[in-house]
Order: sequence, then C-alpha cells, then structure tokens
Amino acid sequence: MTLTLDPENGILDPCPQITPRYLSDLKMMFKDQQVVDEILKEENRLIYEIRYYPFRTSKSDMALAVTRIFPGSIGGEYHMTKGHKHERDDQPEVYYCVKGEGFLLLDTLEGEFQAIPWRAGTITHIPPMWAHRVINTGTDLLVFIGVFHLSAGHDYEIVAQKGFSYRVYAVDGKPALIRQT
Ligand code: S6P
Ligand code: ZN
Repeated sequence: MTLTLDPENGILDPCPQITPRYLSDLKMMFKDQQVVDEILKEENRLIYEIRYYPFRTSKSDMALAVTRIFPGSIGGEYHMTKGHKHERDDQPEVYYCVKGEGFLLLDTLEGEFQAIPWRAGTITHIPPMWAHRVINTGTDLLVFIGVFHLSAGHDYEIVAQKGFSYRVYAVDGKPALIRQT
C-alpha cells in the first residue's frame, strides 16, 4: 500500500478517516480554564486534525497517522495535542516532523521527563510507557507522522489525571517550559 502526503499542508491521500480535535475536546488539558471558557463562548476553535490510515495484513497490523496542529495559544499556552500513553506497555511509536516547529514532550508521569525540540526533519522514537504530546510553537502549521501498532491503544485519562511535568508557554514571544507543581 502506498500513500501520498503533501508536506506543505499535511493532507494524506488516500485517507479513510479524519478526526478533528476542537478546543472543547481538550478543554481540560489547558491550564487557564477561565480563558478556555471565554474562548468557547465565542468559538469552538479547531486545534488540530488527525488523518489516519490502518495497514491491515494477515499477521501484524500497523497504523499511520498524520497530525496537523494549527498555530495559536490559549492563555499563553501553545496549541498542543491532548497527549496520551499507549494502553499496551510494550508498544512504542515513531514520530517524524514534516513541517513546522515545536516540541515533543515525553513523560513517564512518574518523574521522568524530556522535551525534544522539533523542526521539519526531526525523527523521534517514543519508547513504550512514555506519555507523548506535541506542541506547535511556530506561526505556521506543524505537521507530523506517527507510526504505531494498531493494537497499541490510547490512554487519555491518565494524562488528564496526572498531567505532564511541564507546560510550554509563549514568554516574550519565545517558547518557555514551565514546571508544573
Ligand atoms: C497515536 C499517535 C498520534 C496521535 C495524534 C493526536 O498513537 O501518537 O497519531 O493520536 O498525534 O494526539 P492525541 O494525543 O490526541 O491522540
Ligand atoms: Zn501514540
């Protein structure tokens, strides 16, 4: 199976499934809930979209997902993915940044943390059991590809409960990692 990705806009062809994530879908992930509520009164902003393709074979199934994060911030905190940990603790993932700039946050949610600076061309292996979240700190679209096993599963609840160790804010127009207590 061969797919085509437009690196300028992150459009995948063919693409059987597109999942939009609006602000209301990741409301609880942002720190400033008052600002979130104010924005939601005006508009339910589209933060990112996931374009998904499953590769089904007789013996082992993989999936590819292209995520497009639109630029912007909520209460000074850059647009980001919801973030999750794979349900299966033996399932890694590979991310490839196609366009844009930002950070990949990796967190065990048990004290270990890494922030990987990202730009077009960066490839990162996400080990099993590490929660992962991508932040768009640029003024343009951030596009990345994730490749993972179809059976990996996604635990969003644990991220909502424990939170990542750091948040990424725009401070004087530049990204700053702020430790969460
Ligand atoms: C799946 C992979 C990505 C994310 C996507 C959106 O394992 O890590 O395709 O699903 O980047 O992030 P999230 O946290 O909303 O699933
Ligand atoms: Zn994942």
